This record gives sequence, structure tokens and C-alpha cells, in this order.
Amino acid sequence: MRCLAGILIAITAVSAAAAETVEVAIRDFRFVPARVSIRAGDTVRWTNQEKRASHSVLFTAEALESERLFPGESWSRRFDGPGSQAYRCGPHPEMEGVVEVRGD
Ligand SMILES: [Cu+2]
Repeated sequence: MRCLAGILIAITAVSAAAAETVEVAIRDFRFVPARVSIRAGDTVRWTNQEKRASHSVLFTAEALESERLFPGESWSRRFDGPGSQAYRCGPHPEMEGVVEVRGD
């Protein structure tokens, strides 16, 4: 039993360490990079690096939108299921991005 508990703790530690946070910058009215490929369970963090402009991150298919992000502010979302998720900026529809979630 003691051994099994140790193995379970080890497995939990490994899977927790494997989950990553991928950074996307928002600058010059663009998401940089516009396309990220992540693994299920990873988190994407968007950070507004503009001097003045504010933006949001809007997943239209789910009607899910971040708060308005002012310069220096961030917003994170974890992605659990595989698939390709398109998003754009709420106030600037021409700003587009894609989060591709791999199932592996
Ligand atoms: Cu914007």
C-alpha cells in the first residue's frame, strides 16, 4: 500500500509538471503568436503589451470573453479538450487567433 501511494504521488507530480502555460502577447493590434499549439490541460495566458490600447480575448463559438485587458494586464484560460479554437478581440474583430489543442 505504501508503495502504491508513493507511485500515485509520483504520477500526480509528473502530470502536474507536464502541464504548461503558453504565453501570447497582445501588441500592435495583433496576437503574437496568432496560432499556438498546446496539449490538453495546458493553459494559455494573454498579456496586453500595448502602451495604450485595451483588448479582450473572445471565443465566439462559446460566447466566452475575457475582461477588457488594459496595458500590463493578463488573462488565462486552461484548455482541457482537444480541438481547434478560434478567437478574436472583442472590440477589434480583425484581431484573430487560434488555440490548437492536441490530444496527446
Ligand atoms: Cu483589440
